[in-house]
Amino acid sequence: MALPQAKSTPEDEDLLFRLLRQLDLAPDASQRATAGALGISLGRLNALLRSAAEAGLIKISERSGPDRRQRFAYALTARGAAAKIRLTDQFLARKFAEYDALHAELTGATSGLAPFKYRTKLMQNNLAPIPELYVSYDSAQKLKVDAADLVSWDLTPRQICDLELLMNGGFNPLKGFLTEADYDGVVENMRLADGALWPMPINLDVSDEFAEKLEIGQDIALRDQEGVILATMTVTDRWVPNKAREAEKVFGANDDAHPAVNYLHNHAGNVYLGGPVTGIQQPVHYDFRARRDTPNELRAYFRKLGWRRVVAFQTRNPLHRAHQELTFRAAKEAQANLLIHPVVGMTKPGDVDHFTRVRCYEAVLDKYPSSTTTMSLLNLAMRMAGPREAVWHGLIRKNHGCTHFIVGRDHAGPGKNSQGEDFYGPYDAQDLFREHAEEMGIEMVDFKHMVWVQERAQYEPMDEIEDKDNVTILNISGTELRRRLAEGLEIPEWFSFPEVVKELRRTKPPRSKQGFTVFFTGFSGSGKSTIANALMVKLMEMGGRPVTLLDGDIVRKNLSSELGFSKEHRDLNIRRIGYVASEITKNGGIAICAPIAPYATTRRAVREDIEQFGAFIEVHVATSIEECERRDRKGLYKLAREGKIKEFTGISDPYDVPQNPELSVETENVDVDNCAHQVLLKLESMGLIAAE
Ligand code: PPS
Repeated sequence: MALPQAKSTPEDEDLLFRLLRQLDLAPDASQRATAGALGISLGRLNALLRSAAEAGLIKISERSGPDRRQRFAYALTARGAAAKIRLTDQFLARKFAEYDALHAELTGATSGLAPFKYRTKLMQNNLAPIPELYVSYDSAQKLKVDAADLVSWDLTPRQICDLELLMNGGFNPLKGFLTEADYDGVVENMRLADGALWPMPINLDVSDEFAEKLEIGQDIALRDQEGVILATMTVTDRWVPNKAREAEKVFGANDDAHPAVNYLHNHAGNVYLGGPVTGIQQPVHYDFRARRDTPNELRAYFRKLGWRRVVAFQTRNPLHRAHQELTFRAAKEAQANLLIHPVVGMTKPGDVDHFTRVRCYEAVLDKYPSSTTTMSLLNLAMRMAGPREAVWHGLIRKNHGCTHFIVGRDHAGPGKNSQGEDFYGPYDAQDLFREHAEEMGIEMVDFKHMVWVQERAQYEPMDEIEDKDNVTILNISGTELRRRLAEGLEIPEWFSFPEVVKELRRTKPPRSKQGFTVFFTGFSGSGKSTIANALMVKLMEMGGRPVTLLDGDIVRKNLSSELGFSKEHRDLNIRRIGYVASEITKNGGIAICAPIAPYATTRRAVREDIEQFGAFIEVHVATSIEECERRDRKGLYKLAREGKIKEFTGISDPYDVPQNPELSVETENVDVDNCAHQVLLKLESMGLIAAE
């Protein structure tokens, strides 16, 4: 037997401890007696004695005597005596810890006998505390004062989510934002520079201007959006990433239809900073505080309840009966307790907001047998990266003390690409997870496709139904559910819980009662304002919702009077319009916007802002530039041709023609009333206006 090395097991160490103790107590005992005392064979004892001698722990001397088996005498060396003391300590600590764990299981409280460091060292892997990046409370107070003088970076909402999980150990083993070498490894082969598995780049992306003023080695303060210092970071790396490569390798395609690729190209800064983070305080959350847990808080909770096996369920959607059934089955299958672990950081644009979802989850939680299941909220910013995201989610759940993780069909799927095809195969995520599960140290539980069997009035896994031809199988897809909610149609009891449906209807009234934005775009003089005015009057005639017109000229007078027509100023102008329209939409009103809005990326950003709250209807007023110039109602085209107005859209400045507008209207040979009517018909077909 080899001597305890760095990787020796507690059993190896125990045996060595008992051997040293035995030799110390009874140096003259025969080998047979010693082996008997230790409960091992003579052969094993000999091997053990040999390696202990090689390690310098015991000294062997020959002695004469009749019994051949007593030919050698064994005595502890000084090193052996020291090892014995160390091992005694360890042995006792282990026994204390075992006692303590038993005590905790029986009474719900620790005995206080075992020193903390031994307890954690000997605890089950998923239950022992994991490292965090926070400094102590006292150091944090001091650091906060010192950090006030540092150059500071105002974190984006996504960076705040990332930082929270870095600091609390959710992203263990990361110690900060990725360095360039780590980033390259992660992008290329899902590994950090030291070889550890990590599938997702976690970068501090910043603007060129901010990056330029930094020096390598400098400490910076990281602040939340109210200016509170959450952490400091030592900048060890600064580089300009190849975003196209990142998109291809991490998300599978350099296609802006993928939300994370869109984020990468259109929101993330141009420069990445890397370096270790020192945590000062957690980001503040005012909502559902009691439901938010750090990895160590969850581990402590599992320890307290004696939950040794825990299966986590990741979700960004409301839970219905099928989810309840499948998660409960997964827990039974894994013989584990269940953690509902929904993401409340950033999910896919257009998802149900997390406030509503959490109220829904709380209602579903009551449906599980008591004390089998708990729920905790995870402030993660999802990337919708399918297979890589599944592995990432698994590592995060392992850090949160879970032993099993449910991976479904199309896990964290981003939807369709710009060709209308899926980005990933439906089971790619399961395959990649399975490939790495052992190394990750968390087991996968496959998601079962649960369907309602009407005759038996129960949910069953589709692939386990043997009499498929003789029973009625019912299912409602996510799209169908959204349609029913949007149109105010019935949602059957077999599909969801009444409390959940009520909650969803409360926040998502039928479309005909929701706010929305009609966004006209087109050249100057194309007829946007005229049609927008006509539409406004028609909608006001119908009544029911307040209508606001944000016409290009009016906005420029009241909101954007200081802006010109450079790309930067035009973008700012449109983002302001988008912001106001999103507020109107959120509060149930109708916003009609009519700027030129020449840039597709800006229009898309506005769409994303608004679609969180209601429908966005892009209407391209497709009057040709020749016709606009011929009409030249304001005489601006003449001035633009003479060079008296610079950067004039269509003449000396670009216009990106909308590729997929909800509606495109021709104004040549069609009167204004008819154009406005076309928009009304479109709104009606989308269910946005309906007879009372
Ligand atoms: S943008 O690009 O969306 O920010 O423009 P917008 O706010 O809609 O403002 C367009 C109106 O400003 C007048 N104008 C110009 N338009 C285009 N290019 C240049 N350089 C320019 N200078 C002044 C013009 O009257 C536009 O009004 P509309 O209502 O579109 O005709």
